[in-house]
Amino acid sequence: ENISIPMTIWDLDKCNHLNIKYEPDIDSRHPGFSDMDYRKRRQEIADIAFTFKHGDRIPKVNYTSDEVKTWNLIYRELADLYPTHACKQHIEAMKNLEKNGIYSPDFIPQLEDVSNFLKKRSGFQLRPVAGLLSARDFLASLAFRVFQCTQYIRHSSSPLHSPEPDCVHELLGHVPLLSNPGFAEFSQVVGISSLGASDEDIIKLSTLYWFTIEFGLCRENNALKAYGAGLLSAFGELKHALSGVPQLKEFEPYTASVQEYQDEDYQPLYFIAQSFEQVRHQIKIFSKTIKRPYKLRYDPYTQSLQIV
Ligand code: H2B
Ligand code: FE
Repeated sequence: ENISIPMTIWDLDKCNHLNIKYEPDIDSRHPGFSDMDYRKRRQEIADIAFTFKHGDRIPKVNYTSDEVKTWNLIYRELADLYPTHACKQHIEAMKNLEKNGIYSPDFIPQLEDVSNFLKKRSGFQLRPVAGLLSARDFLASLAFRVFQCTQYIRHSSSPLHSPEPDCVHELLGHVPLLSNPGFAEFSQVVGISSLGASDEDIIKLSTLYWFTIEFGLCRENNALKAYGAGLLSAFGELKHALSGVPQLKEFEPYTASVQEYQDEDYQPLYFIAQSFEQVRHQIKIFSKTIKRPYKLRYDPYTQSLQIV
């Protein structure tokens, strides 16, 4: 296999392969499938991502009052649950985002503002993406502390569920923890271990990603809290995950990386981590078992990789 990998942060302009199976133009079960205005709006916002080059300012989107209404509804529902259901790092980060005027229930944050906030906090930055990105390209971006972020919002007829990632999922689920330096480092470790990996190992890494960064639970004192973005951005599943109904297992990367899952309904099984630090450590050890044609070192000064 000859896999070409991004060697600098500018190469991410080529890491934009989408998985379009859940898009409103393709999936007849998508809540926006028969809404031509919604599909046109999605196209407009997708064009920003298709023309974006690393280093550009992320263009602003002028969100309609309908779109803001959807955001407001979800934001308020989730804010009620966070004190009892979210890990303390997420709560802390949300407070900082609000205190700095980046987040509010009353407007959809602009990606450029969020990206600048993240850069200061953890060195992460955003780039706009038009939809669900391939696992390989998505993970590769994390290696450079870049999070590929959708800019459209879900259809207003279905505020509590979206078949695809949208800005609610990314901004309320992923971004807060990406501002946490320990979590940022953990995300980059996952990203670097994906570079040059075989297709089989990419599947393992994205499964690990699924059970940690997307749907992870962690212990906090004697309680269980959510740190996974798929939970922190979904009112119904957040309650379900901590309801005592689903099966819970202690997180262990060799088990989690081959655990089967589906992305259509609530998860029947979640993994519990001791802490982010513990997960980061476990994934570092796991990543050493991934076969790579060469050893790579990330140079933060040039935001590029060197073969060592
Ligand atoms: N694409 C986008 N736009 N957002 C995500 O959160 C996302 C993605 N997650 N592609 C990825 C896939 C993840 O589920 C893993 C790595 O497969
Ligand atoms: Fe996600």
